[in-house]
Amino acid sequence: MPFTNNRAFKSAPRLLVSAEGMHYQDADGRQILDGVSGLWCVNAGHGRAEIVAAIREAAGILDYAPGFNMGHPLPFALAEKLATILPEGMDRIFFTNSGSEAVDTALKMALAYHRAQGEPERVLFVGRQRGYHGVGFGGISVGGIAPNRQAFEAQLLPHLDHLVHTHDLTRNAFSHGQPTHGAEYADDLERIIAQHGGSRIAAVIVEPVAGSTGVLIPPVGYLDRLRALCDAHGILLIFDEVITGFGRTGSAFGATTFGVVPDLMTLAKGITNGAVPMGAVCAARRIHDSVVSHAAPGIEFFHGYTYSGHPLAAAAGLATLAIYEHEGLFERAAMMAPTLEQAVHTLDDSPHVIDVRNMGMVGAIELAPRAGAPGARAGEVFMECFRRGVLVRQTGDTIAIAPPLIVSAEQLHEITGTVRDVLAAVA
Ligand code: PXG
Ligand code: PLP
Repeated sequence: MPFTNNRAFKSAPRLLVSAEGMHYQDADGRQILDGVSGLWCVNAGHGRAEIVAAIREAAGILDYAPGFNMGHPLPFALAEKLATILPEGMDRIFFTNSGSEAVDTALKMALAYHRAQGEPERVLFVGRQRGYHGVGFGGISVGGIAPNRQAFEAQLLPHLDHLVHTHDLTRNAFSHGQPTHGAEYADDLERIIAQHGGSRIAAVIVEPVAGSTGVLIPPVGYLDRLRALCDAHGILLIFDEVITGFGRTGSAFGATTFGVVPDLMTLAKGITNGAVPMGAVCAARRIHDSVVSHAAPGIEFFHGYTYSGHPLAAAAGLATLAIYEHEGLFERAAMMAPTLEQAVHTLDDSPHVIDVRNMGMVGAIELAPRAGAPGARAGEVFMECFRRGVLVRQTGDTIAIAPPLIVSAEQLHEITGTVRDVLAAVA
């Protein structure tokens, strides 16, 4: 099973059998309030009839069409729709089946672009400590989560470096929204440029808000500074928006919330509301045009997946974007963000809590680790919340809360109230 303690799971399985709106139902018939949108993907809530109908309809019309030198209408329609909410000019879109595939695709696009531009020596990728970019060899190479790399360290990509992360509790603990201190962490890119040479660096990849590693919100000015440094040295900036995309930060994308436009953007999860696997890479038009116009006759970009732009995924994506638009869910996320902020910060003085942070519709509660057992306390909080009917996410000693954007104020308080009761009870 994926990222699972297989032995523990098989001795005490937790099975979810159905879902509707804000709730899962488990195999024992219990209702569980979804505090983390499944795995950060069900942004419009569960069981949306329009998405189900779109998938059904698409499956009855065209089960599958090859994507290599062939096409079908749905992914083109989805790309056009997506382009209307993406930052201006980021309208060349390549579909994958997951965030991991999107990340590997974006890294390849960066290399292809520099070759097209006559700079084939730009090959080094810069990730960031604590970054999560999926589990492909590209993604774990630029990623910065130690256990995801350690067993595979001997075979990672050869040309890599990592920025320092931005998590700084000495100055920023209990921040509301973006932390004040730490724009200068972006200057770590200057160290890397000095070491390797700016003209050898292909791309910098970061999550606008690091999700998986525990919700690390960018300090005010940090992303702008990264953007400026990349521009000064001809380095592409990739935003991995697999979690931050589709309303999570209070607007369509992290790029729009923070007002910093990358060159390439990776998406997944919320693109289909989690209903069918799908990912995407969005590229600035000039990147696409350079690769295509400089290529020899024939295939311009030697890359693709059997299921790129699959009919069911594209249909689900179109129905999902229609819901986001018609229900104004990104605006709703911005409107509900202060309620989430207030709710999570009621935990500021709970036992074990060393930080609470929030941005848009995501919040995190960081606990002091138990001596000699990192993650154990938060792991128990996760399990006990689940037992009490609330699903949250545990990562290390952090509890993350990222409910569907349809969540009510009452449900937000139910989530944080349950966490508070559990924190009072846990050792
Ligand atoms: N990039 C980012 C920023 C992600 O958050 C991926 C890439 C990979 O996507 P796929 O679809 O290949 O899983 C992700 C995925 C967690 C958790 O525990 C986070 C993710 C996946 C599963 C669990 O927070 N993020
Ligand atoms: N392995 C083999 C033997 C294949 O033929 C293919 C695709 O044709 C793949 C792996 C890659 O599969 P996918 O295109 O679904 O990523």
